[in-house]
Amino acid sequence: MNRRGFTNKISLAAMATVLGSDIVFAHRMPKDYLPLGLQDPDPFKMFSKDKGMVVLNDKPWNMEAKAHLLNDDITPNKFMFIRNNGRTPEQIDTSKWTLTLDGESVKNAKTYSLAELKSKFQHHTYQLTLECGGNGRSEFNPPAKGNQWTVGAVSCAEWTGVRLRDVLDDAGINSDAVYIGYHGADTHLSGDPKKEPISRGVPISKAMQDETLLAFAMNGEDIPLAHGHPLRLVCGGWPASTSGKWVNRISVRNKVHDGEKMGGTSYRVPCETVAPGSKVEDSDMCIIESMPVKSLITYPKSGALIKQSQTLNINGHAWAGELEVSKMEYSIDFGSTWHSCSLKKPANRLAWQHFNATVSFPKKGYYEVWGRATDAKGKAQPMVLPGWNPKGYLNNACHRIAVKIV
Ligand SMILES: Nc1nc2c(c(=O)[nH]1)N[C@H]1C(S)=C(S)[C@@H](COP(=O)(O)O)O[C@H]1N2
Ligand SMILES: [Mo]
Repeated sequence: MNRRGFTNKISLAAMATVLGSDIVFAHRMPKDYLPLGLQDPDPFKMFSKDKGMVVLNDKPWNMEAKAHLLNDDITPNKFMFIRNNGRTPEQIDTSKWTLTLDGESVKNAKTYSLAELKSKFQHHTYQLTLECGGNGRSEFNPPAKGNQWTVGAVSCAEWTGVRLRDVLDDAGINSDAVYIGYHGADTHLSGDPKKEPISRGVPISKAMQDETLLAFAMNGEDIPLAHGHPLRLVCGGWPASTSGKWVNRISVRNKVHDGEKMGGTSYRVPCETVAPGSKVEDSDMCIIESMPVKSLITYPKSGALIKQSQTLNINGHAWAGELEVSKMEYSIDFGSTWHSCSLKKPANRLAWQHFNATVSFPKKGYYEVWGRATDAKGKAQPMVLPGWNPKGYLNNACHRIAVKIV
C-alpha cells in the first residue's frame, strides 16, 4: 500500500474504522498526515480477522485459516481466508454502485443500481463452499509458484443475494451465449488503470444455476470489504477464483471468456495426467471447473494431547464441488484400515457437509488421524498428492492430524 496514496484517499471515517476509535483531534491533523497507528497496517484489525490466521502475502493481501479455526458449521468472517490478486478498492459508495450487463451475447445491455437489484429481484440465501484452486499448493514437488496455501483456503459462509439467472433473463441473452465473465473494482498492483488483476467467469450452464448468486450479504450482514463489498458473484463448488469480488460488470460472451487469468497456466491443469515437471502444450490445458472431493478435520487441533481417555470425538467438513459427499471415513493406522464417520446432508446443494466420529485408541501413544471423503460418483480423496500440474492446483489429498494419547 502506497502511504501517500493511502492518506490522500482514505477518509477520516475509514481511518477510525481501522484504528478502532475516532481520532479526537482529527481537525488539527496536518493534511496528508498518516497517523502512526496506520503506518504498519495490522491486517488482523483491518480485516477483522482472528490472530490465528496466517498472512501469506501483504501485496496483495493473502491470508489463510488453520484447520482447527474452521470448526464452525458456517464460516464467520474472522476465519475466512482472503485471496486478493490486486488492490482492494477504496472509498466504496454503495449508493452509487452499479452493475452493468454487457457482452456480445446480451440482448439489451443494462445497468442496474444496487438498490434496483435488491428491489427488482427475489432474494435467496445459500451456504456455499468456496475453495481457492491453489489450496494445498505448498505440498507440490517440484514446488509450484504462488501463495503457499496449506489447507486453509476454503470457507463455507451463508450468502444472500439475487440469482444471476434472474438478472440475465431480465436483460435477455442470445442463444449463442456460452460464458459469462466478471469485472471487479479492484485495481492492478502495477497501478496501471488499463490492467485488471483478474477477470474470470463460468459457462452459461453454471451461471444459470439456482445457487449462482449476485450476493450483497454474507452471514446476514453486509459483505466485508475484503470479501467483495458491496456486490459479489458467488459460484459455489467451483474454484473460488470464479466468484468475482467487488463486481460491477458481467459480460455475456459468445466464446469462452478471455479475461485476465483465464488462459495459460492460470486456473488450468493438464487435461490428462502428466509426469511432474513436464512441459504441457497450451492446447492440452483444461480450465478447472467443479472442485474435487475433499475434507478437513477441524477438531481436535493437530498436536493435541488427549488425557486419560482412550476415546476422542473428531469432527470436520467434507465437500465435493458440484457433487454431494456420500461417505466419510477415518483411519488411525496410516490408511491401512478405515472406519466410517457419521455424515450429515448438506444444508443445501454446494454447501459443505459436517461429519463426526468417536475414535477409540488401543493404547497410549502417538497417532495420526486421517480423513477420507468419497463423492456421490464413488471417487475418494487420494492418500497422497494427486496429479502434478504447473501451478499446483487441486491438491485434495487426505487431511491428517497428529494426536498423543497420554
Ligand atoms: N475482483 C476480484 N475477485 C476475486 C479475486 C480478486 O483478486 N479480485 N480473487 C479470486 C480468488 S483467486 C479467490 S480464491 C477468491 C477468494 O475469495 P475470498 O478472499 O473472499 O476468500 O476470490 C476470487 N475473486
Ligand atoms: Mo484462488
